[in-house]
Amino acid sequence: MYSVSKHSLNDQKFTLIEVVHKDIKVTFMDYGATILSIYVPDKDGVMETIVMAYDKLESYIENDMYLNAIIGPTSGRIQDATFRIGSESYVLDKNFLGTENLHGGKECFAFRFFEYEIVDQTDQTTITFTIEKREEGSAYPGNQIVKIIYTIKEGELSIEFTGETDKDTLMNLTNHAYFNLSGNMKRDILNHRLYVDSKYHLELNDTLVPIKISENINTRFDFACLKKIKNNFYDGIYDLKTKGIDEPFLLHTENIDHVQVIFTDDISKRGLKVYTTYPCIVIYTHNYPDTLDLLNGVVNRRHLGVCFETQLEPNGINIKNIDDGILRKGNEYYFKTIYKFYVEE
Ligand code: G6D
Repeated sequence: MYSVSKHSLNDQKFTLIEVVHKDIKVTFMDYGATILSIYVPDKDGVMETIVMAYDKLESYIENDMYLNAIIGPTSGRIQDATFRIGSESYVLDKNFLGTENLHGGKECFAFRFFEYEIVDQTDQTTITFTIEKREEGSAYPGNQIVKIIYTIKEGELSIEFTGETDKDTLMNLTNHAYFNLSGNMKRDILNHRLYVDSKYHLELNDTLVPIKISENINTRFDFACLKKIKNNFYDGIYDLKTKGIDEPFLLHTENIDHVQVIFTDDISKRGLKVYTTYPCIVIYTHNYPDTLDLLNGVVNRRHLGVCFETQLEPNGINIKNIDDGILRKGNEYYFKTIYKFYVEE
């Protein structure tokens, strides 16, 4: 079941789509193909949203945090905002520290309207958001058509990332949802428990660009057993440039049936499992809050949410022995991620 509503802001029309299936209610917006809320029950059946949310719709226009939006043409940072394909060199928008490209810079899909199509069935609803990226006026080569397919069913939200191009180009799509299982952002996520099936991460340089593979064991990235996130937050972590965790975690299997991440909250008893065919998940513990108001007057602060941004290895094209992330002309870009919500017994 779904409903559509239109909202005018600064002479622009925004479309909101609310989908309900038994114990899950998700609201999307066509701008950025953004997730505005995901309501699921806690141990007492109380329905609350488990993603961070701005108070005002217009905050999603600025959206310095890329809150819950689709990221593309590329995700993460690209070193020197530069990449080469064959003999051609491309220079992107240097929107981070004036030297790096972050999340596609001014071309980021978080700041663009998508077309949408809804298919509503008894036990699931699918929304296909479509966007075209033209070569004209773009720093990326080629013309692309990108489709983001959200499927909502009982206890589950899946995202299919698809794309095609008429010229070899760089593509790395993700969703930048900030999860917080306490419900309506009642508490921060440091006491949430986290398990990540990953033995390696990409180490970041001084400008937070991924540069090389590094081991997780006995570091702040070691979540090989389910533990409170704060257990890996040692004294001195805030002296780091990242102010928390902001690294790409490398996955050892791209099997959609394999649980890659388990995320739980002891108080609400809500749980989230993440599955993906992507080789990597950037885990970001919301270390750089912006100043925009959040829903219900909640004060925006560090670690009020955590992102599980499934994607190709960011900056892979500039790192030896890592997949370059090039989408070749005629090849289909296709990856799937599933977020499964549940209440612990
Ligand atoms: C910060 O370094 C982080 C990014 O990883 C994140 O995507 C962004 O904030 C929202 O720049």
